[in-house]
Amino acid sequence: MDAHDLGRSVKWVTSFRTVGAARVLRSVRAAWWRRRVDAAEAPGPVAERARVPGPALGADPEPGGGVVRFARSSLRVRVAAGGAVFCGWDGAAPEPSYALAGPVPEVDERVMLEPDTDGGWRVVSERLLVVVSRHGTVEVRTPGGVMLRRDQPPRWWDPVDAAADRAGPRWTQRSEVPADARFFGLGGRSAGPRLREGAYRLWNTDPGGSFEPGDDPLYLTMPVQLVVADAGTHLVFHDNSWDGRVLLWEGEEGAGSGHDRPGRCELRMTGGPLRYWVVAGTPARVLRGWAGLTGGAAVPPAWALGHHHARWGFGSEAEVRRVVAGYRERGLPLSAVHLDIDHYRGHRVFTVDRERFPDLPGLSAELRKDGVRLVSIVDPGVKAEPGWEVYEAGAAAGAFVRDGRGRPVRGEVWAGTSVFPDFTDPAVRRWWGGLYAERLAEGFAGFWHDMNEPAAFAAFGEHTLPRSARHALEGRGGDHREAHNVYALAMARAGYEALRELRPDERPFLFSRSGWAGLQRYGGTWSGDVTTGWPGLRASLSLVLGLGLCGVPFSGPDVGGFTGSPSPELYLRWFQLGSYLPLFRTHAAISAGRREPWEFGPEVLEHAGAALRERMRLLPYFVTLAHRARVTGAPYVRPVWWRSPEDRALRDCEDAFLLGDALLVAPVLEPGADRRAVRLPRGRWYDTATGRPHEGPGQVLLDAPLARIPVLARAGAVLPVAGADGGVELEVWAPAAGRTGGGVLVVEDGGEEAEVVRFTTGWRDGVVMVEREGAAEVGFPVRVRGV
Ligand code: NBV
Repeated sequence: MDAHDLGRSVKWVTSFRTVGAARVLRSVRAAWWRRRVDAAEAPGPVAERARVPGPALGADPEPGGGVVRFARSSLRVRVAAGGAVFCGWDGAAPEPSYALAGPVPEVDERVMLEPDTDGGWRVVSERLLVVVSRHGTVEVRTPGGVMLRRDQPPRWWDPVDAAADRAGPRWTQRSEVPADARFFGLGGRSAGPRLREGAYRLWNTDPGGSFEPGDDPLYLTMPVQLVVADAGTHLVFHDNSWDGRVLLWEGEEGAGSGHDRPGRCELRMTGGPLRYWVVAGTPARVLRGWAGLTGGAAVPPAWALGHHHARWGFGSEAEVRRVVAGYRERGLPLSAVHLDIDHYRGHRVFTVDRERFPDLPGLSAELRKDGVRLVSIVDPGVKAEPGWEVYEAGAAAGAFVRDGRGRPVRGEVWAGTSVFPDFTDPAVRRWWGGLYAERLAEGFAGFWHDMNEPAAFAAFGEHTLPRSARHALEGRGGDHREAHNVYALAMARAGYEALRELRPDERPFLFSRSGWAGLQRYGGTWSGDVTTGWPGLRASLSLVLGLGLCGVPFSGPDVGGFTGSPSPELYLRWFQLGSYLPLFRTHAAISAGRREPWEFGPEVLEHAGAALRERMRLLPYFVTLAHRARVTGAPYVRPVWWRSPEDRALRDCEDAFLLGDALLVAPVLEPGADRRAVRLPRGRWYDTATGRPHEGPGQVLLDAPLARIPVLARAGAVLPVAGADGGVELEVWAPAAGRTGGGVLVVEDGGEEAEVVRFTTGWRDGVVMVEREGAAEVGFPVRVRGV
């Protein structure tokens, strides 16, 4: 156990205060057991031999690219029709893959490997040039030849006795990127969004207790890197779910001396295939290409884009009613209330404590009249309790993860000693999915997957299943080293597919603490247990931005933080930020202070009420962004460099974001501020509070009184908002003189279908004009602002 593990264990054990000494003892026992199981399966020290590809011997061109044969490996390069490039070493193919959405994309038939100078090979495609040197360096360049990424020949460590360990070789790959490049992504990282020099682990982890900026890894990691440089933006995805580390070094420019130090990245994987995809272009094209590979993001039902209120420890139906009434009486909009594990009977998943929650279907119907839905937490651990139907059914179906000797793997979680469904088995997914019928019958409309890293209490060592635990892995078979990172992804699939079947005419609402590349197909995520404090507020934004750039656009923090009691000012600033993020949810731990907006005094109540009302006014815009995210891959929340990645100052700006194309939101992330500096992308931006125009690029100082955070609208934008009568209105921000603009509105019909309406804006005879594409009439009331 290293110092980091020790720190985590201390955090875990101290966080047990809420659950008592018996659990501490059981977690010690669990940790010992876990260690024994792994020791019994461990192959012992494995002798290894290092290997590099060696010189190229020849190549076999094929449509889309081909295979380069090296003395001690081979490399397949394949350009897909949409422009994504696949590289697979040692015979690795794109499938099987947990990340890819459907069949592997067709190859671009027009291109093939061809000899390059110096004995290397190259593939020239419309969007990219891929050059493979005779020693196995792979360079991805723009069609004009500018280097985006250079991957050095990989290095493997092969076990001498291949039968000794089924991991296959460990491997490392070093890459270089342009000196001016910035790194983003790798899933949800508290220290981002710009990932500075450091090591980032690829192993989904519950940090225990709560986390702060710098705690790494967290719940949702993925080997997806987005690199932004003057030469262009590219995304690299290493399709490998094993434990690994990414080491990053930002480059440095030699101030015209010609001695630039390139940015560097090193990926060290403990096993699994060496295969990766590269998608390059503008940020929008890259994310579109990524969605093409891994699937469009599930569109949440419109109600899920409103405000959610959660708490671990609501205690009873009466308390839920009290909270909902508190919102109603103060005229505060509320869309959903979340019930945490305390509404279960003794923390058992898919049960209800009837003493404290005697009539959930009745409560749900009652709340529904006020437009409030119930959302249920779902934990994967099933209490190992003979006689209890969920456990018995799972055991009979052989649904639980087993150890090497065929015994179900046990772990300590909330309900006590529990077993864990193997979601990597399609039959288990179907069985588990069927259990959501009970939740629907209880009146729940949405689902919140927790503890699915998977987390299990342990007094020392790792807080998850033993590495040697066996998994089906879709019939291929394997162990937890490969299944760990895709466990929550497969759980989300189980829930999502079941909900589609159980309730075909409602879009499922599901969000999950852990996940992997492709999670967006089934739902979103949230920050997890972010520590209450100003650094936690900053980390919440970093997580949402980073995840969006990895293709998971729907997420948000625990507003107010998970732990303790925020000051009124911190709570309000968190609330204001949260109101512009896709998942807008107040939540806190059982031992933490209250999070209702009226608990922080009349001033906070007034301003939080304003933020809530503005959120509801923006609902048509959020619905539009959700639909566009599915089709285009563009996250709702985007870094400010989204449309101007060449603006280096913007690349380094981490304290503001774009909400869609129309708005720029500049949250207050520090105490005591009443104004803040805001860096603007090029073009004209209006302060929406004052209507004052500001010209970008550049920095402006804007008022940020407690009442609001600065929000700017792009000149020419068409912002769909809810009018006073509830219908959609268009808020049009005047284009700059002689300029045009536009916007999109997605109109839902409640089901799967949605109509995309496009508008253009411009000036005619001194008047701002709005036109609807393909129609003579705009069809919506228009309010012009900024004139
Ligand atoms: O279910 C209780 C909590 C939940 O409130 C929180 O949102 C999750 O992230 N859950 C973690 C388990 C306990 C954590 C200490």
